[in-house]
Amino acid sequence: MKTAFVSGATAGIGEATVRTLVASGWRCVATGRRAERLDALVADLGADKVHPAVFDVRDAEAMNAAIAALPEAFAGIDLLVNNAGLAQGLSPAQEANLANWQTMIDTNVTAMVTLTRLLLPTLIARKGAIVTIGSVAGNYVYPGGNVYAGSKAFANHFTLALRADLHGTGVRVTSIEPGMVETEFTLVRTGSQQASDDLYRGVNPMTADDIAMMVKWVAELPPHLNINRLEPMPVNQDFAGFRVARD
Ligand code: NDP
Ligand code: 8X3
Repeated sequence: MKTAFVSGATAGIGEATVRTLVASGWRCVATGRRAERLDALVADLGADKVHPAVFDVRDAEAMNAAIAALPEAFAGIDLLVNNAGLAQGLSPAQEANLANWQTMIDTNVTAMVTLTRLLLPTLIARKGAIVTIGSVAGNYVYPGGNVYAGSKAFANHFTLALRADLHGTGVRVTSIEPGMVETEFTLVRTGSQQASDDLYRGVNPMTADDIAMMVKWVAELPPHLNINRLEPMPVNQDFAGFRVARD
């Protein structure tokens, strides 16, 4: 049985990924700050299938301790799913809250590279795989995207850069860069369930299960195949973003 380490498994894409992988015969380390949600996952899927690791990804010491404390059955990580992340705010850069910017950089950039670095020796030893959930926001800009977009451009590109360093190790690396997925993402970003409902209404957005299916597909491909990047979008979203301002 193979083991996945899924960051941000208390909601959305991460939770769906744990459920999908476990249904396909994996065991998972599921991380997040909300312990009660991880406990519910364990109750649902079984303590032999899911190990809850409660920590804030911005706390490198806590991350290190959680990895060091993994029970033997969960310690050999074959797949890292770099998923924990968030956006905070949609204000234009000139009005944005600096604390929000710092939180996004700490979570989407610093924590993601720290977790990757900590698990790389195990992943190399086991010829494992890394899947990062980046975003279309890293490829196409939109108003108010600013630091979120920058952090996801980093995530997308860092993930591709890992391929070069891992050349010859057998470790597979994939950047999944989704468009709109209806999760708690927009509630977290705006603080408003109404804003979230308004954004997704009528869009027929992707679901967390859609992305989890892609993670599983990538992770279960024959070992000689590497998908470098996937950029899924809902049919009703596109990337035509040029505008002109008139004097
Ligand atoms: P959710 O808000 O539903 O889930 C986010 C997850 O990240 C939660 O489990 C949350 O856990 C975890 N997380 C956030 N901050 C921290 C932290 N400081 N420490 C530990 N865990 C943290 O959003 P999604 O499922 O949509 O987002 C998952 C990833 O997908 C993110 O990286 C996001 O940028 C990306 N993405 C999302 C898209 C979308 O449209 N929804 C599209 C493209 C990419 P907890 O709060 O319990 O700590
Ligand atoms: C989030 C996707 O399109 O809402 O990463 O910016 S989008």
